Amino acid sequence: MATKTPVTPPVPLVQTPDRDDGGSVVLERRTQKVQPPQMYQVVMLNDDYTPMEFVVVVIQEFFGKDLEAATQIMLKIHLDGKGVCGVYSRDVAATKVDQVLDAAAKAGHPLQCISEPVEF
Ligand code: TYC
Repeated sequence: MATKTPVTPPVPLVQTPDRDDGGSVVLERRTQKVQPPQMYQVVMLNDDYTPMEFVVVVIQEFFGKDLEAATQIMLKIHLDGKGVCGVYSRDVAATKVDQVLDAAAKAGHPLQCISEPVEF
């Protein structure tokens, strides 16, 4: 069996060698800050024409919600004008938007949705 090259773990601290008066080495520790990736929420918009049943099916199919949750989200959109269907990485959110717009266009409904960065 082939042996694997050992993986070197990432170095968590930056160490900057410096010298003090006596010639000894001083190591300065700096914490490495890694930000979590920006997440995107897929927001569905209300309109006066798309049937409620169609919206519920779309939310179930593309956002993995059960009937109860999908109905709650649809009603929130209907009443407030918009609502969040899910939160994803940028590419996944863009794919969800494409899937919804494609399904709506094929069914002849004006349903719209967008993705936007999640603010924290
Ligand atoms: N307002 C639509 C109606 O009364 C239903 C609807 C809900 C449409 C949510 C779009 O994103 C939407 N038939």
